[in-house]
Amino acid sequence: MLSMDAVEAARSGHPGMPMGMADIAEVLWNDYLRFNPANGHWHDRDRFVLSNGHGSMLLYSVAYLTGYPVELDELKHFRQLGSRIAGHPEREPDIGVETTTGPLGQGIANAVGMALAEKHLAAEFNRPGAAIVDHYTYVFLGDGCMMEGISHEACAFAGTHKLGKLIAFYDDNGISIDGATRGWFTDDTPKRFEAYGWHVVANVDGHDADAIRRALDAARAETARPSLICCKTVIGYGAPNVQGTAATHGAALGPVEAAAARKHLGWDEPPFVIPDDIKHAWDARDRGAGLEAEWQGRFAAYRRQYPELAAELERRMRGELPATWQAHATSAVDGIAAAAKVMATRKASQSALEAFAPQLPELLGGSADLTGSNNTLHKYSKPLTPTDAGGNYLFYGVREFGMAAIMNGMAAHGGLRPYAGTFLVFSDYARNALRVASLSGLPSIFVLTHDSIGLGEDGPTHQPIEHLASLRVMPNMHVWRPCDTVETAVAWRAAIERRDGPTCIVLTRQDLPHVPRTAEQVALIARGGYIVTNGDAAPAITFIATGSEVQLALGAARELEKAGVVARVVSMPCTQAFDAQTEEYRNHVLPAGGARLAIEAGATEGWWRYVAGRGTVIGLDRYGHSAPAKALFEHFGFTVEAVVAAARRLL
Ligand SMILES: Cc1ncc(C[n+]2csc(CCOP(=O)(O)OP(=O)(O)O)c2C)c(N)n1
Ligand SMILES: [Mg+2]
Repeated sequence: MLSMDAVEAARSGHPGMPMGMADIAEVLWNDYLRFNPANGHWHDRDRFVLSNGHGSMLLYSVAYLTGYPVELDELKHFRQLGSRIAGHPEREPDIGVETTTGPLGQGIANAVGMALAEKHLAAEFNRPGAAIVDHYTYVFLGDGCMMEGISHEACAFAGTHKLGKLIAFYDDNGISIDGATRGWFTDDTPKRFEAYGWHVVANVDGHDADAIRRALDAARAETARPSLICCKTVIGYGAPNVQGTAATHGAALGPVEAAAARKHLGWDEPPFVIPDDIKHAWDARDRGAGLEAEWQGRFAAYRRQYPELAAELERRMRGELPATWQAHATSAVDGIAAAAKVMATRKASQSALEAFAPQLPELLGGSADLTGSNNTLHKYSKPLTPTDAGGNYLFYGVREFGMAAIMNGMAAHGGLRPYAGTFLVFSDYARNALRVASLSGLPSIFVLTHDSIGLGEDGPTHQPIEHLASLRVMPNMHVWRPCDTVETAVAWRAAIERRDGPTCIVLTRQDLPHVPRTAEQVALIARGGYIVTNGDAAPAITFIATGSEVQLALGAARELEKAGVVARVVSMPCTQAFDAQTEEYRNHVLPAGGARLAIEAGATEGWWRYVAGRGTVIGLDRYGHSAPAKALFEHFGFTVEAVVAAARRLL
């Protein structure tokens, strides 16, 4: 009723799913879910993910009824400017919203990440008789989530990893937006999930509380496999003239049908009025406080017995770095600078991980079947397997989108800092999960190697062109494209220190020389853009370059210098970090005088802003070729000679 009324008030939204799944929600929240409405951040709460996020109003209604800090007035402003209760859920644990959903299929993948995080942290922190990490992850998902490919990726992975505490409710209502799904969705879903290795409870009447309870008991009794409870439901249940049809999916019922639904369901109250006895029966504040207090008591005993472990778990759940981190990170970067090694940045990334990982047990790595290419596995990595959840490295298989959304789920769970790799060109496969990480402020770290035509012979299908530009335009995404071992280490440090959003670390396959720097310059890398050479003199031209092209800029500057032309080289590994600097700093790095030439082996889009009408961009606005890297760079004009020639044209 509340959901229907809120959609009516907003005159927009999705009444069908909340009305169809309300009976399931009632059983889950009142009889099973362990949570404390007064503390949405309690570590050991059960997680709930609404993968079919268009049904958001059901989640908000339940949050209000159970006693989370959501006022009735807020329900009346569903979907309005400034309201916390948005059209689709946006991560807000304070009111029981664990993760951002709405893009169908990602929620179930987030839930897989949460259940994996729980299993991993339990293996790491629980001790005999002290199960201080011990919670379920529950999910609601609909036909849309089931049709999305990502549900295949994530659910297959959940089956492999035997996530016995993951319990999903499938809203099997046979309806999606275009009507009855039998015209486009005829999978045998129970068989599909059995094939993944799930425990399936088929044919549950989603409007029968006892049947739902029995299914849930069976799901919880099954500890070695994730469970799917297939619930037959009626979309828009209770709206007598439209229930069971797509008409209820995504539009307010209208006053006439809403009144008919009240009558049909025997509900006499006016909109937004919940009788005291019903509100009281839903109120979970006392029960929740009791549940958390019981856990706090057990955690206090754990702390007495294992003080270091308890402190470590608390630090990690707070998302804080160890007290020794800053000093350690600085000396690690200094050590890498002193070693002055020539290597591919993908390899430098592995070295950086090896320098940082011993300090950070929360780092949980992985790759979408490109471990040897991404160099994401390092000497402290230990596989996290179905039978040993204590490892810190996941072989995700060829599942880029699933991987990224699972990482987001782990990041949202807390206690872990997920990083994982694929080729930059395949970031497109994962793209919407990168977007959700950015939107939700989740600090997942995406390692994207083979960053340009420099990967060579695999050819244009594997050579990213538009990817850097397209990732950079994603609000709240930080993209680092380092030029040597030192910038790579600084990029990792920045990614690790970021708490409010994701980072892409974009790396070469091919070796890159070391760039000599002063200690002051090393410290400036974190600013995202800094002067490498000719900072003092007023330059006739300023080169702005990233990654492998910094060497071209340095080579061209040396050539021009021979002819008495002062050319400044600015390395710009992270435009977002640079843009966040003071105007004074930015104007110091990119001075008002002289021409500008930006160089990057990728789409020119984005660089014109830094060239600011005072020069040009050397880039690549077309697809590459299959050939050795050196031949490609020459063919497309990424040579010192070509850069010098372009500079001369500007001078
Ligand atoms: C990735 C993605 N594609 C499309 C949509 C738009 N959309 C929202 S709900 C929906 C249909 C979902 O059907 P189902 O899950 O069966 O929901 P029901 O109508 O049963 O509530 C679609 C296509 C979306 N939210 N996410
Ligand atoms: Mg449906």
